[in-house]
Amino acid sequence: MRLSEARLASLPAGITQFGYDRSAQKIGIVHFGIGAFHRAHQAWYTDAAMNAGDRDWMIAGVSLRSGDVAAQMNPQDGLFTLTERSAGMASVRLIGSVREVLVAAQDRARVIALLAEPATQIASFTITEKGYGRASDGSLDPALAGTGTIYPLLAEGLRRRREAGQGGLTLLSCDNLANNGGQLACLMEQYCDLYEPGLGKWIAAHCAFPSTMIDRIVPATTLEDRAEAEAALGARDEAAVFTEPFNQWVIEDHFAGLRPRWEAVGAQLVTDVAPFETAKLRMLNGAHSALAYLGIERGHTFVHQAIVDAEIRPVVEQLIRREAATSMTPAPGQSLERYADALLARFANPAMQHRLIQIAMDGSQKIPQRWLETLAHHQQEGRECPAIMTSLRAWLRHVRGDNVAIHGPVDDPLAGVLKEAWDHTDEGGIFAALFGPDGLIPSPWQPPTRYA
Ligand code: CS2
Repeated sequence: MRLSEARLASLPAGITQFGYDRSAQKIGIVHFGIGAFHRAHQAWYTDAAMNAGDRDWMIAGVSLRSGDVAAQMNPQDGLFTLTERSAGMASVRLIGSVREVLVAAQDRARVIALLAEPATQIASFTITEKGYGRASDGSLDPALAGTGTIYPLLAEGLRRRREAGQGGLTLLSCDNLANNGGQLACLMEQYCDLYEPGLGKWIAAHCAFPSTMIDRIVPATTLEDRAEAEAALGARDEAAVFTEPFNQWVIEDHFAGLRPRWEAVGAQLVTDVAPFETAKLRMLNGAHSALAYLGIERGHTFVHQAIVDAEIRPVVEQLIRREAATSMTPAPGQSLERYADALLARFANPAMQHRLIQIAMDGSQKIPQRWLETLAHHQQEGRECPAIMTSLRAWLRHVRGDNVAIHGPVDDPLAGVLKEAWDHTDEGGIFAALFGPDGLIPSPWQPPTRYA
């Protein structure tokens, strides 16, 4: 028996349910990339906002790549459960904020119609770093921005809004990129310059691209997790997500139109996201990537195992406290020391089965904002970052293929190029080949000649 509207009345009493009338709510948000992360983060906040009295913020999710999530969620009327796990405890909440899931390849017309609907105020994104179709210098790569990406859908939806004389949209990037809103604004403008001349000007005048910092650790859901959800619910929930109790969302308060009162349910609306975003990318994500590559080499599967390994923990602590935290100026009231303590505790949560290989994916898209900017900052001051260098070497071995026998092929859009770089050089030359002045990954950090 599947979770659905019809089953709500018979769910066990321990499951917290929303109190708003879903069927009376309009869709206000079109979200691209409706994976577990979105369901455990923005969908959770939006459900909480409607529960606190906000109206008309239902989400239409869009999958850009596969129909898997649509097959999980549509038969359940978009409903799913979110389980927060910490040692020995689990609390389950039913989330009602997702109305439907569309698959871009087959539901193109409906996606565009929804973007053009007057009730739609926000298009949001968790499409991962590589979903933005950036060339290695950060500009739009036209070869990566065609059918199957957000750009043609957004351009068509926004063009219709302009033609109908409607307001613009807020385009809300929730991905782990530095200045994610600013980057999306530039990329969208470049897309319009190429394919929709004139639209870019309208977008600049009518749309907004706030930057955001989003933080919640969401391991991929496993078969065992789904079985646990079924036992708790008495119904099958194919879209169940499992996460930590912690969550944080810092949003630049710059919207084109209406927005949910996310601040009433814990989000922070601020004028400048940068200090929060930088801390999160360099400290949390930087440490995560270090744990992934160092941990995989030492035979670990999960983050909570790697963080208690006596060989790895000092490197990660040094990376967080002495390299990342000292590379930035905190916002007033922001304690990087407390953040570091909290991170180490979160990583050690044994109830989170967070796979290192999930984090190791797409390293070429992640390390610039996680490690290279920190390295560049300290380089300018004449300082070294031994912990990041140890981690960077582990990543280089990973993309060389050293972990393939156990973990399968390297999962990275640049996997082929990186392998080829290794085929033409050795340990001595790989830093210059990747990060030098003509390197494959343009880097604010220049590898010292002793690495060349
Ligand atoms: C992780 C992130 O997979 C990864 O690369 O570092 O997904 C991380 O779990 C989230 O950013 C936490 O908010």
